[in-house]
Amino acid sequence: MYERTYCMLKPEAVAGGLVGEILARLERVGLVIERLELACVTKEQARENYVEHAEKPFYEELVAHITSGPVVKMVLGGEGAVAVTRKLMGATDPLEAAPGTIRGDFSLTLDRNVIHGSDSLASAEREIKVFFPA
Ligand code: D4T
Repeated sequence: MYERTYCMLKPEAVAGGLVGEILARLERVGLVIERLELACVTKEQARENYVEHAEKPFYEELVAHITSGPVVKMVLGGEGAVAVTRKLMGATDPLEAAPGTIRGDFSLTLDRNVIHGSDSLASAEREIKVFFPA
């Protein structure tokens, strides 16, 4: 089924000059870039995006980090786009992420894992509305 997912290259990806390489990997499997924007995430958007972690000890640092510099926000479309994007990203913790995945190849630590991607169709719909309000 053709679906849309929300994906974001985090501040360390932009600052580290990794945008082109990561976009190339996403495009190479056939995902279509429907929206693409370099922007700063507002505190409100960050809190909304990570609402499921609001009670966790790392929440404030997570919000502070994602708002610390420009990110690349995008909507990706394609057959099974949510799962395909998650597969290319690799495990959340770079120590667990397989070589060949984006996190496995471009990151070292959980708090700087270079990419975010929606984990379900429902999250994707919610996050697209948060980051690309009509
Ligand atoms: P995102 O949401 O960034 O795509 O990551 P995941 O979906 O793969 O993982 P997540 O929601 O569990 O974590 C969100 C975000 O929080 C950071 N994090 C996570 C952190 O800094 N410390 C932690 O202990 C955990 C679990 C990394 C990703």
